[in-house]
Amino acid sequence: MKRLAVFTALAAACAPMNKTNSDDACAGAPEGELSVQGAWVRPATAGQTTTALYGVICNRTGAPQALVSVGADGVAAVVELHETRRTAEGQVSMAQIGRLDVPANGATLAPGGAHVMLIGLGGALEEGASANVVFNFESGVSIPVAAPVRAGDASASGHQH
Ligand SMILES: [Cu+2]
Repeated sequence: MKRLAVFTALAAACAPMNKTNSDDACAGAPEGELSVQGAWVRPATAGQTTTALYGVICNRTGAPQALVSVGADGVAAVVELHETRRTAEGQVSMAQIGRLDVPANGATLAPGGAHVMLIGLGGALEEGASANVVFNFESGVSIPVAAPVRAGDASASGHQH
């Protein structure tokens, strides 16, 4: 039994290395359903036309899901799902994607990765405000989210909006 105890301790110590951000963000996610945790919007000044929305999609449905669109009436005229691409030379660009797969362990929208692009902003988005958006999934489920506006961690990504 002693060997087993040591092995178990090692396995526990190694587990965090396999964790993703979505594991932490989804710790308290409701069972049996999709949910959006920790959504936030990068601030935009009055003249700025675009910004980005991030967050973690938690999937406790037991089946693969997909985000197919995001509604942002009153916030942005156009909303696109984007992914960030890097060339071998380190050039960063973003490209529109038709859907974002949400596997059983969830999906993360974060600076430097997949994100929701808000285009044609209706006005400034200042820190402390919030943006009302709706995440629409392939299954027909729609989840309204009031995403707070806050500055991101600039060091987390070289990709700024
Ligand atoms: Cu983008």
